[in-house]
Amino acid sequence: MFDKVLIANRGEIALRILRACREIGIKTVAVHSTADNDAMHVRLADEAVCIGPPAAKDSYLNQSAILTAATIAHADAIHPGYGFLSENADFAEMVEEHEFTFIGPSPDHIRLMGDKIAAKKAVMEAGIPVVPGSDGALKDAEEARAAAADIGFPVIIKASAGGGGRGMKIVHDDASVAESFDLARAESKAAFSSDEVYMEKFLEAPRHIEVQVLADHHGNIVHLGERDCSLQRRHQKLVEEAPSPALNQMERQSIGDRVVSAVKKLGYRSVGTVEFLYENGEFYFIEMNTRLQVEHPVTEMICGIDLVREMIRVASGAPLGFSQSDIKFSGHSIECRITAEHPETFAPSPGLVTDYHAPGGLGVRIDSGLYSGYTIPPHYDSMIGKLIVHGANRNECLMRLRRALSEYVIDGVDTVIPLHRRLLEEPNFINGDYDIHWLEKFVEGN
Ligand code: MV4
Repeated sequence: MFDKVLIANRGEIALRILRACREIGIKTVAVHSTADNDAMHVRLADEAVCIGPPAAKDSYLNQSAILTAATIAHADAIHPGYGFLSENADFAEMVEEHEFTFIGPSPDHIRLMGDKIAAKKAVMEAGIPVVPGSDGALKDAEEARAAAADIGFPVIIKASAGGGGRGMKIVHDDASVAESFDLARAESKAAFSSDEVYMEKFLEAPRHIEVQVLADHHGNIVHLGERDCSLQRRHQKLVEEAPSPALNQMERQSIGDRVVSAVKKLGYRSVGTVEFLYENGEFYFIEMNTRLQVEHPVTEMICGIDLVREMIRVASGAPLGFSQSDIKFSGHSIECRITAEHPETFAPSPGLVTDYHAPGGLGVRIDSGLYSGYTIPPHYDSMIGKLIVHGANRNECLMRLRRALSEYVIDGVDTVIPLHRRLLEEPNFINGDYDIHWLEKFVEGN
């Protein structure tokens, strides 16, 4: 096992990783920008190294500064968290070249899944159902028109180097294909320096359901069930839950088994998430995420497994201590992302937190580095914490969430807590009856 881990991240996830390390006796090194001198993870870490000015490109994305910090602190391994360098294959490679362990998948798997066309082909060949679409990249507008005619409208054009919703174009008729194709290409070229695009049938009202996997270096692999992440606005998730209210036990087991078999064939290691669109009882693969995700706690709550601890353990070469049949799913869990944003306009609201009181009690978990007197810096993502509840069933979760949200006090900045409170009174949300577009309509209707 590692003696010392460097945490190459900030905010709640840096704290989450620190907690996992401390429980199993691993020393921690925090790295931080000058904007994060007073951050909770910096205070709690065994050592802290300032790696640069506030701008992420000069600090949390500064690969050589992070490697230098790891060297001088004698860290054994680097945990990237999510965002920042977590899905940067070149960074993962560089970490290993410097003889640190990258706590995550192999650089090759990160690279494969970062290329959305190659990823789709690989998982399809491994037995996962995908969205019907073009056979790989589209060469020109004519080929795009032919593919669209073949697939049937509406279609969606996606950037192979994209993901997470960036660089997508929905096309409804033949007359618009050429223009959308050119636009998608140009946008992709500008954003990702790659003009490779592909086409899929556009699914109009699916749910976003993702399957969590965990694999060690000895061929052991398990799935930890699914999460429903359909409640999003502008590709920013707001609420996630496990299990999905849309699936029955048979569907759950069947998609879990297929994912395990495919990911095993690919030789994948570490935690990973296979994302699907789910419509009319069918699963369609869209992407695989090769990182620990923001919403991992809902899975932990229903499985009773510390995913971050397991991620660290398997990275050190330790075998998984359990098999699929040992995993018992228990109850329900819902996560509310808390961002410092106006609850109606979503305008970012950084600044001084004048008063802070977090909810507690049975089945309530807060993952956040916030405290009274903390100043939320304006330079980073607006997520300041997560409220996660666990209950015997979905209804108990809803009751617990209402109660917890009523206790939550964050003064001095705007937060989306009032939006979460309103959401919990909505019949569609209460009944689990929502798709990936529902939240945007709900927010707009107010
Ligand atoms: C789609 C789709 C409909 N049909 N692909 C958006 C994020 C990226 N991971 C893929 N996305 C979508 N791909 C096909 N063939 C609709 C979306 C989509 C979406 C997916 C998941 C969660 C929220 C979404 C919001 C808008 C569009």
